[in-house]
Amino acid sequence: MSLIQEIRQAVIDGQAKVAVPKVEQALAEGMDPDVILREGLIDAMGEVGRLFEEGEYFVPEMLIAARAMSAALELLRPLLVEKGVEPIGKVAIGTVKGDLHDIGKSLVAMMLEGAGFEIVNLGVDVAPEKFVAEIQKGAQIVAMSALLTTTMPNMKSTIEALKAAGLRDKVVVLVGGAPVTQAYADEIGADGYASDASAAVRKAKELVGA
Ligand code: B12
Repeated sequence: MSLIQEIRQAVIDGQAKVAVPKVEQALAEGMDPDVILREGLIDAMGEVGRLFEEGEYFVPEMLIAARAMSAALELLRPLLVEKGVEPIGKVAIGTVKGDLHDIGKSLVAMMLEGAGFEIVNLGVDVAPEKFVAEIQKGAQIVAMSALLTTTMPNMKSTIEALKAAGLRDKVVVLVGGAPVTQAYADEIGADGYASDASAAVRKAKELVGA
């Protein structure tokens, strides 16, 4: 098994104690952090999702795999995030109310930070009022993540809350997450949608004219 496959397998197995040193080893050997991220970590979570769908994995297995991924991701963080860049704009990012999925949102936050955006990470289970409060403090972009079909409507609720607070025209709304589509983004009146973290960076830059 290649080193990248070992990393992938350690995440699938939820073995943070194996995944972390393997990522350290890969970095020491000069492997591209982006390759480790895509082929080792993100691909592993895709497999975890498949195992869950097939009834082989349950929530606890999914959770320990997510923990292993997060621990490994922390090692890549400083390498993916460029330092000393003038902020292009301020982004308030969070996973919408009722939704506890953190990984994809954090990845998007990290990549946006790396591209020069200032990030306010509101975490998970973020109520519309919390997004609104952050915009009142001066963020130009609201980035919302949803991983559940049942929580996607909370993106719309947040847009409604922005309208009610008279802030909708002052911000750019970017949405994403596995079940979200461009069609859904259009339907709820978001300004942009991106399917992954790199596309999110391109879209955010485009939306603020950077
Ligand atoms: C890990 C995981 C969990 C972990 C989360 C841990 C954590 N700290 O995040 C735990 C165990 C907590 C969990 C719980 C549940 N989960 Co879950 N989970 C997953 C799993 C396996 C992986 C998600 C993940 O991290 N993917 C890796 C990241 C990198 O990908 P991503 O999140 O899609 O993000 C990328 C893009 O979508 C995009 N993106 C994401 N956010 C944003 C935001 C913006 C602004 C933009 C532009 C882009 C963007 O960029 C990211 C990077 O490329 C998925 C399966 C899957 N294949 O998605 C199920 C999945 C999402 N879960 C599912 C379910 C059902 C649940 C539970 C309801 C299970 C239960 N019965 O309790 C609970 C819900 C809890 C809650 N209230 O949120 C279902 C959802 C089904 C549906 N259609 O709604 C899935 C699809 C599994 C399945 N196949 O059935 N889960």
